[in-house]
Amino acid sequence: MRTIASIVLLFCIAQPANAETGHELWLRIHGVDPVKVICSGNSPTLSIAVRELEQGWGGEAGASVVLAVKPDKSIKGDGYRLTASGVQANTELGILYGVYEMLRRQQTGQPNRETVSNPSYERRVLNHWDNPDGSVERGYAGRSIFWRGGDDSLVVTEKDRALWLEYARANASIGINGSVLNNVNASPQILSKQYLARVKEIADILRPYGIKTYLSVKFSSPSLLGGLKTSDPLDPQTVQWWEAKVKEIYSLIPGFGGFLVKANSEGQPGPQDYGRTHADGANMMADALKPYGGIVMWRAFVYRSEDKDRARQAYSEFMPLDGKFRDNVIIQVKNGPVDFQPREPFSPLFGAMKKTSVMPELQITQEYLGQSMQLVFLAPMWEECLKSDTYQEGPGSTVARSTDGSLFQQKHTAIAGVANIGLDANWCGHHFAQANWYAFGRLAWNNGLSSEKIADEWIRLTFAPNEKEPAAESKSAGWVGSLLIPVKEMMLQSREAAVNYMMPLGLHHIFAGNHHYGPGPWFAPKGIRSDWTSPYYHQADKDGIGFDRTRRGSNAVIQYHEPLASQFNDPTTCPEIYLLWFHHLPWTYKTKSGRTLWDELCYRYDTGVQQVRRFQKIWDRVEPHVDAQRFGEVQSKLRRHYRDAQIWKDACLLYFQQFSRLPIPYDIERPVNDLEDLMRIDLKLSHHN
Ligand code: GCW
Repeated sequence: MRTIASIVLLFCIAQPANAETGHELWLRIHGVDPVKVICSGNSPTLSIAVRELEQGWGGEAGASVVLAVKPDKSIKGDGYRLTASGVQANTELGILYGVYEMLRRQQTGQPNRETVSNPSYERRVLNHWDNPDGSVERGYAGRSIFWRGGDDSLVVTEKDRALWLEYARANASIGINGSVLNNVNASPQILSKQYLARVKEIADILRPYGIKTYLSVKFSSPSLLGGLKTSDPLDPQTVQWWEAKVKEIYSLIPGFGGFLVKANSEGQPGPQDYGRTHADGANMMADALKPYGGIVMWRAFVYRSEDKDRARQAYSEFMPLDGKFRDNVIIQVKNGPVDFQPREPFSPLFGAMKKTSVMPELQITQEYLGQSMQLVFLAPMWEECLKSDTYQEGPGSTVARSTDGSLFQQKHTAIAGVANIGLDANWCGHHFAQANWYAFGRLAWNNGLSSEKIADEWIRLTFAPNEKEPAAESKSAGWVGSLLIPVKEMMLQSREAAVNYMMPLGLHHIFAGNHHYGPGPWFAPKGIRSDWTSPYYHQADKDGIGFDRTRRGSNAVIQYHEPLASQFNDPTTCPEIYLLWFHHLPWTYKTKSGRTLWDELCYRYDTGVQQVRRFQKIWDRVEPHVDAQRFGEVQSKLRRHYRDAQIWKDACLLYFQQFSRLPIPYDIERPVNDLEDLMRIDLKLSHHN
């Protein structure tokens, strides 16, 4: 006995922690216990459900599980009921989602209580900003998993198929049921016969996993691809062209989801080019899709350089159109009124458009939040937005409720996330960026979930020692206290840390030009439109800093329902996290802490840097509990993260100090870099992507 024990012990010590590439995502735990699955039907989706149970069972060995497609009024859409004996649902997909939840509970140590779970949104969609040549706009995890350039660009290989299958499974496991396969800055090529053939291949693989395929389309496709003289949405030939194209798509791709459109935005063509409105354009496409059950997701991301406040524009342009859209059009609105900044108040369109379906668009890819270099868990940011009260139908009219159908009668409900997925072995570039993909899926399913719960689940699934492995015992000793708790704390603080070292107190869009990774509060090349420069947003001068959006300024506050409009309008009642979003204030303005605005800024920037330093320490201590590969990769990213947080602090403080002319408080670490150097180097140059 003792010999066996010591051999086992020796084995455990001698065995280096297995290397993990991260490719398995949150699906790395495989069960080995037998299970008997009794399933009432037979279909591709149900077979997947059965197989998942057989390969992942971590419950009582030899148990029987019943999967029953059986109508039940308390179950909605593809929701499910978990019972003592198995899963019940109205649809096959509901069964599959129930199975994934059952396994997740086993793997995360949650009891399998009887529950009904219904999705918050009917459509839970990833938006891929992938281009036909294989590049990914704002992608930081390698090239596209769907497209590649070159001679064989449209050949579908076994490797492609295998990857798409893994992608489908990962999405289904967290409830995502739609993918837009190409960039909103769309190439007309995507609707050509050759490209549609590839789209069909992808759609065939995604379908059994319940994932509908959508495409982004360029509004002028009838002219660019079809050779028509115009793409005017009211022109009968244009209408016919779209009808024929939609028919062609559905003949290839049954259950096709519909179109996503970026129109009259950042140079993209749109109905306004022909003197028509967004509603004219969206409705024309919606009518073509209607007979097949397709929808149009029409983006509200619009702004013009002539307007003096970018934050007001989506609302000004779309509110007059409320009620003018078909019921299969959903207006897709970014969470904030400007552009996926580290922190923005919610977009005032939420709750305000009462006669139109509105869906939130979140950005999973970290364009403005450290890309794949920095560890930033985004669930707290999304939770903050979804829980924001719009007051549009009285207190409690949160963004979540104003978009999920509980406040307004919407024919369709949806939520979108801009994907952070690429060909990198770990899919997302940074191991912790996987948590953002995961969080998007979980929140799209249940928009009331807390960030804490999501982080807890994800860490367990991603880092827990697999209890079925021989070396598990030693690895799992103290795992909760040594890894789960500190890593969770780190994740939950990481977004606030990023806000602190990048843009505290409501500052926004002071990035280096174009790539949006490092600081560039000075960014204002000659001749560029002013709303693409940083000074437009921070407005720093010798008197103070911040964008005046009060009644005396751009009056963007008026777009919010009372009591918010008045609250935001007054610096003493405006939440401090949005202070400089709404106000231009003197450097010596007294903040809530009692410090002057300048001192408070210094303090926040410094706090952000210290938080990242702490993350490094937390991570260093988890080494015994994580495989060597992932440990090392995260550790090295954190080193870079810390360095760049320091650069953010130094750049912003030294730059703004030119205006404030005030000293950095003595109890705060001095900047370690020089402003001239920081303005010369472009952080992106040393970026690995
Ligand atoms: O945030 C900006 C990005 C663009 C993007 C645009 C949009 C796809 O910098 O890269 O284009 O938003 O959302 O349309």
